[in-house]
Amino acid sequence: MAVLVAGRIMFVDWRELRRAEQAVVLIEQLRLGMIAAEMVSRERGPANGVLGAEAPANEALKTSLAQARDRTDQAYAAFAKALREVPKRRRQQSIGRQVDGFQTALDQARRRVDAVAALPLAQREPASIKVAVDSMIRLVGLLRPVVMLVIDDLHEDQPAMSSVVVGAMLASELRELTGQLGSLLTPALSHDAPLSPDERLAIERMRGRIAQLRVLVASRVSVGHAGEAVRQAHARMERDYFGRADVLVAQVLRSGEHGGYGMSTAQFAARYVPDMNAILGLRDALFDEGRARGQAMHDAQRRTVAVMLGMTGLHIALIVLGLYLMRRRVIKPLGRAAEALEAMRDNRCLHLTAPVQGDEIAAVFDGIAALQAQHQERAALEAERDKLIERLRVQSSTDFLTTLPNRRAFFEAAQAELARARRHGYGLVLLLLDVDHFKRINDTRGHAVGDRALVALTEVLKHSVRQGDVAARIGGEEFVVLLSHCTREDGLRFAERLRETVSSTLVEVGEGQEPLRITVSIGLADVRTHGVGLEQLLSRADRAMYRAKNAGRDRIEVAEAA
Ligand code: GH3
Ligand code: MG
Ligand code: MG
Repeated sequence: MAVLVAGRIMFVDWRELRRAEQAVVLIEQLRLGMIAAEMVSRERGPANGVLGAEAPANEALKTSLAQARDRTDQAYAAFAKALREVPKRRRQQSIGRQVDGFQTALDQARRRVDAVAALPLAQREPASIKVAVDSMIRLVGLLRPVVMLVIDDLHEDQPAMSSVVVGAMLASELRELTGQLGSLLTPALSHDAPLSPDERLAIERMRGRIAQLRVLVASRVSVGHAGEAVRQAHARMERDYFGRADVLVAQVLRSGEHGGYGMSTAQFAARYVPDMNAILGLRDALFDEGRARGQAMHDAQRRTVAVMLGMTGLHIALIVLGLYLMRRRVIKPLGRAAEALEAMRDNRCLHLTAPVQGDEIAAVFDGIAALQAQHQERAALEAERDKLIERLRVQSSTDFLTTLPNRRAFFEAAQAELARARRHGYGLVLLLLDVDHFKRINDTRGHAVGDRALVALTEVLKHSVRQGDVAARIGGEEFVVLLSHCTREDGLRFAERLRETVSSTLVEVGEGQEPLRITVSIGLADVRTHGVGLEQLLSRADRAMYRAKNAGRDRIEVAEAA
């Protein structure tokens, strides 16, 4: 959007700049056009000279004519070149035609002058001289349409400027007419003859046109807010031409009524011609003013475009910077914050580097860091709690001294095994072991030695049972073994082997102390004979074990059938 708006504004300004540039070019074209017209006008001086002189004309006249033609050619070539260089499609064709027409007319007029001048003076007919002179005069008129086309373009581009330029054109025209007025007086002056009524009429007409142009030029000077230089040049023209040269013409006209002007053509020209320069001075001043305005407009427009370009660039740069900062300070950090929160949900911890700026995002990061800390703390606490629970679970089911399952754990494991045996119909044998005369061991060797004896018995038990069997300590010196997938006969054999191993094991009780020997009495019950009730199995085995005690200890008794 910003680029679009800026682009639109830039486009308008750019077009204005192009117009200002175009105006500068057009003014230059006009300048060249006016110079060309001036040169064509000036060429008439030496041309008239040749027409009035005896053939062949002297070298000085010839040279002056050749130089004048050369100046005209150069000025016109420059004008035509400038017209071609910046062609405007709309007027290009028309200008092309005008340019060709002028060139033809120029060549023709010069040929006429040369043809008449080649004749001896006496053979020259006034009519043919007039034709030659008129064809030269007509040339300036032919340039006018081209110049008007250029002025049209200028008016279209820069109406404000065309006013002064038109003033310059009018001044140029005025100079041309004053020149022609001088020419109209020349024949009468040269023969010192009174003016014919036709001549007088032509002269008065010309003076009328000059008066008209004088008013038009004055209006341009006052209307167009002309500068000081223009006003001064105008005043000079009023003083020099209308104050002196025009008065001289009036004087010549008055003396012409009676005949006898009292001055030659050359004397008249010497007084009249220099005062015409003031008109050109005004033309140039007006023209310079137009050019200065065009240039100023162009410079101002260029500054505007430069400022617009700068501001547009700055605007876009600010937007880009804003987006960049937005991305760097908001979007990216928020993305990281989201990742950190997701990681926290998955019990991972993603380290966040807090932004340097103490803004809202930094506050969000602080919050997340606090959450992470709490989360980690809670996770540590939970881990500790789980460990404790596990330890408690193990402790609550394990005997501290022997690390065998305790009574409670044995009951759980045995119930499950009995259920499986019932379901699958396999045999189980339960052995109940009691250390013989254990109290005596404690009494004679000490409690610690008693403990060592219990640990030694545990080692024997652990090594004797198979996987799936359960061995546990269910009382002070009472142990139980539940043999899985076992018949009464196999159980009896196992019990016998166990009893023998225990009684043959020497219990090392420490440096320098006599090793100890213990025996056990075992009661045996099995599920086939006594059913799958654990209490029942235990009490049967217990009774059998007491029978073994009574029978002298270090033996096995099988529980009787119910
Ligand atoms: P009997 O052959 O009839 O079984 O005689 P006994 O001495 O083994 O029988 P009694 O039940 O009278 O004694 C058991 C003793 O076991 C009593 C108690 O001090 C001791 N005792 C129980 N638990 C422990 C223990 O963890 N460590 C030690 N060192 N002694 C224990
Ligand atoms: Mg006992
Ligand atoms: Mg005992």
